[in-house]
Amino acid sequence: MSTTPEPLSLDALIAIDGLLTEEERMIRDTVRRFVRERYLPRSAELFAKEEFATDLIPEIASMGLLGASLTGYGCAGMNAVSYGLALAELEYGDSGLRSFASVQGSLAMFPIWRFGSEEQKERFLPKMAAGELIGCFGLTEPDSGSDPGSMKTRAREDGDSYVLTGTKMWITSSPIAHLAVVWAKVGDGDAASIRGFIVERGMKGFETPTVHGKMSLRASPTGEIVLNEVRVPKANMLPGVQGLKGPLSCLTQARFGISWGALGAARSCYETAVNYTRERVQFGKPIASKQLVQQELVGMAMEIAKGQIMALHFGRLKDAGGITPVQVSLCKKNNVGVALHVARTARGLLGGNGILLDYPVIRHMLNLESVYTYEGTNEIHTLILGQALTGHNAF
Ligand code: TGC
Ligand code: FAD
Repeated sequence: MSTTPEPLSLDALIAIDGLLTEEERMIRDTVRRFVRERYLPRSAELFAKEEFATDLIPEIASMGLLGASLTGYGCAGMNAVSYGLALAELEYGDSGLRSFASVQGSLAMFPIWRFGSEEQKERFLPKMAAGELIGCFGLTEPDSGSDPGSMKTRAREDGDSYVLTGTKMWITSSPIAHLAVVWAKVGDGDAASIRGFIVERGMKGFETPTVHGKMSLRASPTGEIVLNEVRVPKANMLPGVQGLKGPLSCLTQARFGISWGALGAARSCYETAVNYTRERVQFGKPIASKQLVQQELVGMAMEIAKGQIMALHFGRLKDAGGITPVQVSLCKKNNVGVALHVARTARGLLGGNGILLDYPVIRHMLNLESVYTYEGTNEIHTLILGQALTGHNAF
């Protein structure tokens, strides 16, 4: 009696373990176990009910995943590759789970760590690393998305405070956040300069209404930040940066993480498609034995493998201190594009079952539509690369 051999895993195909240190493998395997045991059993229900698993925050923090690549102040100080591996495992669970860690670490903690005063760092970072304080990042506005330099939010100096007025839109974690790093213009006209402010829940005029009815990232709380004459002490302004390079350097950190994370969602879709097609029988045989199906699976595996190797290369470069924002754009654009294509292909291979939440594929596919748009749309990264490669600005 012949038995079909077990399929070769993607990790084995890429032979990635041999390229990782023992510590990197340990971090990956710890997060992998957590996601499989603690998140996956609830993933479809959380998505269906538009709920974020706030009860898991202490465990996520105890693995060192909040501000993972920052040093000091209770942060884990992981290298870039470990951080990427961890985010890929979180996104194997759900892009919303990875989004939570990305925003907390790269977008809320990083600006305080990089541009904050010593007092701000000591006051906020240890509690944020422990998951006791949740942060969010307010850059996008209803009329200012890809072009954040056109923001309307203003900060007016008044005695020992700034008074903030404006609306931020599409803000991950804002409904559950204890604080928001908000970017606002100080001054008028050509003299206006973008500054970062730590706005704390409880400050009068600060509200974070939830955006309901999303068909993507449903397991991630998304909201607005409404700033109605919010008086923020000068001590809460980030002293170390002014101009768009402040928020953009945070985005470089987060985009790097996403370029790893998206491959986790892709891997989940690929593995589901392999398992499904090995079981599903049509025309008397498992559909995995059909050449057209194998062609799709091979195409998916090839693209994931190439994306993984690219992420690892740029991770090593980042650890060596040499990665540029353009290289991060290359990796984010490529790997999110790969993940979305893999998810859509897997959806097709599952036939009608591909649209059910019983399988993770449609959930990942819908989530990845947001990942394709946030942190710089696919087109914005094309334009960043186009400008670097030609010298011409086509924005
Ligand atoms: P531009 O004139 O090119 O640059 C202004 C200043 O910024 C510097 N810079 C950067 N610095 C650090 N990192 C980067 N990636 C940087 N890119 C540019 C630049 O050198 C310059 O510095 P200086 O000293 O000369 O003043 O600015 P621009 O207005 O032409 O805009 C460039 C553009 C379009 C690429 C940029 O605005 C952009 O990236 N737009 C996309 C906006 C975006 O990505 N928004 C994301 C919002 S946050 C989010 O989506 C979170 S989702 C999180 C989740 O749930 O996971
Ligand atoms: P637009 O900028 O209006 O773009 C619309 C279309 O026009 C896109 O296809 C775009 O590529 C294209 N386009 C724009 N300019 C050009 C051009 N020059 N040439 C060619 N095409 C162009 N923001 C935050 O600040 N914090 C967050 O935590 C956050 N979380 C998010 C969570 C979710 C679920 C989503 C969906 C978004 C989130 N965002 C967040 C906002 C996100 O960063 C923006 O949606 C994104 O930057 C695009 O802005 P926009 O939606 O206004 O689209």
